[in-house]
Amino acid sequence: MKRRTWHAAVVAVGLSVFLGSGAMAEETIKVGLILPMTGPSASTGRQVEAGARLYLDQHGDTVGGRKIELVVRDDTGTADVTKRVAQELVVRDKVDVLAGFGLTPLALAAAPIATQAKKPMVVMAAATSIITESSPFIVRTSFTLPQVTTGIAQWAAENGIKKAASLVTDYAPGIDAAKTFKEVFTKNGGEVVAELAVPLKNPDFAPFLQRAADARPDALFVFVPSGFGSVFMNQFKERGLAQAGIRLIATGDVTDDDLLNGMGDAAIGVVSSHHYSAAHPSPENQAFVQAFEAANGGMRPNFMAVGGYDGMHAIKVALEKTGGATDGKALVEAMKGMAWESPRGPVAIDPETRDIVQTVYLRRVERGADGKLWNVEFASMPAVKDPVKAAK
Ligand code: VNL
Repeated sequence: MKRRTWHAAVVAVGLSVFLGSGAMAEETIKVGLILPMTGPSASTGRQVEAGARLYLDQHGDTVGGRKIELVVRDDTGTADVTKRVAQELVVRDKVDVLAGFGLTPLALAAAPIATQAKKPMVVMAAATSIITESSPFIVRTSFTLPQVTTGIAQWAAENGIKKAASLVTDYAPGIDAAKTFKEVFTKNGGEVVAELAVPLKNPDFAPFLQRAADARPDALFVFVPSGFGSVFMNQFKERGLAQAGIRLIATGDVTDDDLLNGMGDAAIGVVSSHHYSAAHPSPENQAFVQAFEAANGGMRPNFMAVGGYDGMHAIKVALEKTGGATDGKALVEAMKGMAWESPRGPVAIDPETRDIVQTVYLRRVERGADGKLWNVEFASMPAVKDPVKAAK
């Protein structure tokens, strides 16, 4: 008799553990975070993941009693892998949201899967204009290259630069940047005297810098993706372009906060335009930078970290709006028109394009009183939309 009671109790406990874990799994809201965690763009994966995790640490990881779980997968920066991982996350892990996407080819590879599976796809890093048009389920919390290039092109034309050369990484966002720079700089009276595109893989900037110097411009406009700024800056320094009187102007991807301190004095005076600087003087940003550095061994957040942080904000607030319902269409609808104060400044999701609308800043690299290099903002353009889609 005693024995039977004991046996029944064990079965009962076993059953409740089983049912309990089943109910828990059902209640968890899963966000599949696909990022380059290894390979040449690993810094982007590290920054985006840290930004997303910090958001949940600070704002809580539950919605309506359900826990938000991040399922992080490394796509190594390879589009085939991104596609396979996105499929696995949808089919096997049953994620409710796809997020991350470090580079344009990776985002484009995953877009058809988001469309088919009807899952929201939050692009936190990749920045070619066309990305949001590749699926109605995409919402972007990073930026677009045309959005941030317009400012520096205008500034250059208005600040005594008459002839410029452009040097970009030879893939979609670089082509967006070069095209926008030429359009805006030319419209404002400037002349582009050389257009150079450097391969994405193992870039050797030296021969391109030589051609830029030979064209004798007043300035060189540059875009390289996050993580490549130091390699570029070293070669720019070695080739002596600054001594030849050629100013360096750029998008903020070049004077990346993640790498800026390692660039040394060669970076001082570089003017760039971008949507985020770790030096942005708002209380929200000061708190963000401090918390991010504390949680990540002193690593300074860059614009990728803010893309991850704001992407998690969009996901969590959308879930709150739907009352925890994870229907893909409902979540995307909930993100449209959403507006909030980001560490970068005020932002909103354009309900028409699902792209982020944000302030773009002009910044100059300076050495601060703390001895460190910072992108110091000196002018701002509020509520900038992606100009390519705004013109359509
Ligand atoms: C992209 C654009 C990637 C800007 C970046 O860093 C960047 C892209 C990895 O769309 O591939 O800074």
